[in-house]
Amino acid sequence: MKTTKLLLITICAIMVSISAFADDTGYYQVPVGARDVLVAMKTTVHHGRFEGDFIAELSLDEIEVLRNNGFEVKPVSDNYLLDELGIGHKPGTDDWHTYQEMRDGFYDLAANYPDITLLEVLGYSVQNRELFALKISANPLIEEDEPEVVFWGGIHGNEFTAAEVPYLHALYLCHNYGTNPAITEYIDNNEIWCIPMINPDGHELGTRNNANGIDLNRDYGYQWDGWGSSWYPFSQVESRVVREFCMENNITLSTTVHCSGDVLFYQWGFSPNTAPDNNLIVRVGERYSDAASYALVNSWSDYETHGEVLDYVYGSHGALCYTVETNNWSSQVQYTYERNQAGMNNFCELAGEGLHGMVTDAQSGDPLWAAVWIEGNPIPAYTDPSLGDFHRMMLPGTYDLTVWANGYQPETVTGVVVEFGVPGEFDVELTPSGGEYAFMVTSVNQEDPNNAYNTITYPAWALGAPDDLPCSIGSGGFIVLDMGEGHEIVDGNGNDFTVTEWDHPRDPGPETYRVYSGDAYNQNTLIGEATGTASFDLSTAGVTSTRYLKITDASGSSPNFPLAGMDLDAITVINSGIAVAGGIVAEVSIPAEVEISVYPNPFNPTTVLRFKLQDASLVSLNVYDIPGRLVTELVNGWRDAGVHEVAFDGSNIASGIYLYKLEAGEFTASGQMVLMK
Ligand SMILES: [Ca+2]
Ligand SMILES: [Ca+2]
Ligand SMILES: [Ca+2]
Ligand SMILES: [Ca+2]
Ligand SMILES: [Zn+2]
Repeated sequence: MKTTKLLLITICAIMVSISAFADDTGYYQVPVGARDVLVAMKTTVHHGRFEGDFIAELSLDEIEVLRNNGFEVKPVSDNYLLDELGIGHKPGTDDWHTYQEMRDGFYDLAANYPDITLLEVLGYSVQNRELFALKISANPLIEEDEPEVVFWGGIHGNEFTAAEVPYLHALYLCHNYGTNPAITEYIDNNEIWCIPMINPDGHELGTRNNANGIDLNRDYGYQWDGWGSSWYPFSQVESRVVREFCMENNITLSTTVHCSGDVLFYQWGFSPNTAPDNNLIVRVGERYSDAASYALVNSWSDYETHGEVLDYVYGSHGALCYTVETNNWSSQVQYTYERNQAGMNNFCELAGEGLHGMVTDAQSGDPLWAAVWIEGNPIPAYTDPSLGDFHRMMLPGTYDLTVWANGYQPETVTGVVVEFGVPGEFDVELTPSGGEYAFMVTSVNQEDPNNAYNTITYPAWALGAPDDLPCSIGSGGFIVLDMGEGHEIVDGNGNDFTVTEWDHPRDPGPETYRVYSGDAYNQNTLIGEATGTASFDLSTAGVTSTRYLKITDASGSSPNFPLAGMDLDAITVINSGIAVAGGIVAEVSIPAEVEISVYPNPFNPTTVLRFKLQDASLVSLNVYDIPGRLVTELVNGWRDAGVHEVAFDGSNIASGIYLYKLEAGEFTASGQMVLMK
């Protein structure tokens, strides 16, 4: 026995030293007075304190800088690393689940609860592990007019309990459906997403960062600033998957779980300025933090960070998002989960409070991906692109809204009343043939957002038509704007778009900037450079179309003007994907997504897949097993518009989950069916 124990201690000690000093960095206690020095170095500091000090990850160079500035730096004790940060622990040897166990657990849930779950693999990690998600909702295969509540975990791989909380909550929700009336209601009325492991490689490697050594919670686009070794906004495949999830699903309320501490953090992380929705954010946050007995703390006041998912979800999508910090003790996994359970339930109960609307095309009735601006709020929120439904939490009050989809005339709705328990309802039909402008902020780095004048300009002020309200991107900053799906700028006759730069009386005059084209993640093609308002021609760079534009400040001016750097008022599209040369809007039909359903499901041994096409299309419908092997090809060829049915016979295959995937023209739909013999 004695030998075994000694051996274990030795192994732990070796693991600690390897983890702590990989890449020349280790964990140190640093006085909180060193904050400005740490921020200037973009140092990673863990949320929470130890003996009143910061816990910082420091390289030898950073230690030297701190000591030269007169700050005491001392290594953190091994016990702290083991107990608080989980350094040296491995899941699977204790109460934490491994990646494989958690993944298989979700596949089992999907098989056992097909009426309320949909398993989706959102993408793959650097080392090709699945980024699996479970949608928990009645009628899970179809998009319904319901708020979407998201529980993310495991963005930092070695924060093991952070993955357990959303995982265990998925089990809890499924097990209590139909028996616990409150849980049944949450599942019937919301689309709840549990996504426990956004960084499965880090989880398996026991590292905070992903397999490329990047801190994924510094890789998001909103006020990204190169923290955590991030190469550029959304440089990692795992953060791209999260962004694409946010683009496809209109999140209403979300949490991202971390370790360690007993804290709920709220916006902003990058700036000391108060978030526009601060009252709402605090009131909603209290319903979680009170239930969990956690402190509710402003993230920046704890420590400054740039590129967190917290700021991205709120800043780019206008949706609520909180960072939960739980302890990271293997022996307390169940206790820690249960401590968070009531807060998560409260969020499911609250998500329907606020504004609820539907935005459609006045002529075709098709759902629209629209921006909704609440009067006085500088950050728009968006409808769900597949259904046009809108859910935005708001405190009781009376609101005026401006609803706008790219290429449509904006509509104003006044006097929408929100009460506790009674959403403020609005339905808007938008008329086509409006102008096209920038539609969403993908990434932004407003250098010196808190310059000496503390002039706050919001990135979203660069969206929509010119209105004399600019986003000043600061001296050396940049912004990446999305024109929206189907609204790419195309190379037509002459100039293709105009950049409106706004000038402030105390600016140094019109400022210089560069414009680049590309996709959401790389914008490397220089279209041109200009000073002040100017129009650009894509053909000068040999570009035929672009959905994204990046504007970088090239003024070379001082950061200390009230509106430092280039002041971007708007981007006006001249030639777009839906316009023809000469500016006449072409007749376009945007087909709705395909729909598919399976009945019966589960089945034995036959079932029927039923799908609906808006237009005649080239269709393929295949069935796969869980490892992704093709089981059978059900359809492969042209099909007319309308409803089609095809039978599937499972007589010759084993019981289990099978996936079907329908591709019709540019649209795809997929789901799962369960054969139970
Ligand atoms: Ca549903
Ligand atoms: Ca052109
Ligand atoms: Ca300026
Ligand atoms: Ca503007
Ligand atoms: Zn974390």
